[in-house]
Amino acid sequence: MTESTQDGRRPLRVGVIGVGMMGADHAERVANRIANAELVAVADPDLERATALAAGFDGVRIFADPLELVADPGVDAVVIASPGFVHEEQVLACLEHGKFALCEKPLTMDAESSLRLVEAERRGGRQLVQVGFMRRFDPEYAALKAMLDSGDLGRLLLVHNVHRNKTVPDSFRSEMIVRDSLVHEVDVCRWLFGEEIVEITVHSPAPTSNAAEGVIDPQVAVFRMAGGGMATTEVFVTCTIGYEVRCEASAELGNATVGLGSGVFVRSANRWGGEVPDDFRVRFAAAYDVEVQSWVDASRRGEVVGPTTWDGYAATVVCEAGMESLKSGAPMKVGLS
Ligand code: ISE
Repeated sequence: MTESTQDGRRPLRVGVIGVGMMGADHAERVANRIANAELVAVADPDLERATALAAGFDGVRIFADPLELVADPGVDAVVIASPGFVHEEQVLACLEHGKFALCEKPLTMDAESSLRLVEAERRGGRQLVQVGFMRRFDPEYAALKAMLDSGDLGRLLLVHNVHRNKTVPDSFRSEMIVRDSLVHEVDVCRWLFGEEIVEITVHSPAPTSNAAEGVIDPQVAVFRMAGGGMATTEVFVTCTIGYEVRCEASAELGNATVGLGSGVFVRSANRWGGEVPDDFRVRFAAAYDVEVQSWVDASRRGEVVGPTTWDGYAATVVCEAGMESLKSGAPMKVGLS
């Protein structure tokens, strides 16, 4: 955000790879709202898009090749917001150049390549990568986690998630609902329970007429946790009303819910209610701010504090099994290496 930092040290010089919806949001965040960081470069194969974005800020360099951005000595750390199928080479480049990376989910498209990243990072002997599971940084989700960890509600037994998008691009296929959307709840459940998912079933209810031809939407996923707990998730990405993400945790001594959207409550024109945000950039704006600030602070200290490549790998394994279950309707066992 600024060239003067709270501790007198140089700000973290951040490059952003991919300036589509999420990357543009992160670039603006780093440039305007994150302390001790500076947006210095963006990379995107669509140079027009990159140029238009960079024009909004001072002194931001533009790269067509993301690997050149990573290698550039003027870039200290990298936000990877490109599509998942190019994450592997971009994360590997960050590891090779010893640069901290915040990589948007999914870590990669399949378990094998995610595991290659876990191993490459281990071989380098230094943790450098945080995966963008931003729900962990959402103030409500963080409070829920703290409450469960305090033991006040007793042992966690069940989690019920709702994940609804107003709409998605037509290119969004059934498998992407698992890999790009459900993946968040995969991480939430591993994190809240503090356990691995050992079995996943993805059910296919009758699809909405708003779904693109052949797309199974909504889907209902059921996870079995290693300790015997269970979780359900409704993922519905063309629900038309707006963006809604909720999580209810049911424990031995009570339950707790986040995401009820109880912002400003209005009574007007014979109606009562509040607003449903349009998309995740609005719903999770605070979570993204906290996530990126925490990543910047940790990178400047030389640490990684958020979800790791292992978390990214574990989520990819579960989603891969979920995509199989979606095809067959049968439960799939999940095994981590
Ligand atoms: C998108 O890629 C995200 O990560 C959003 O958080 C999620 O809600 C949405 O379903 C995905 O398409």
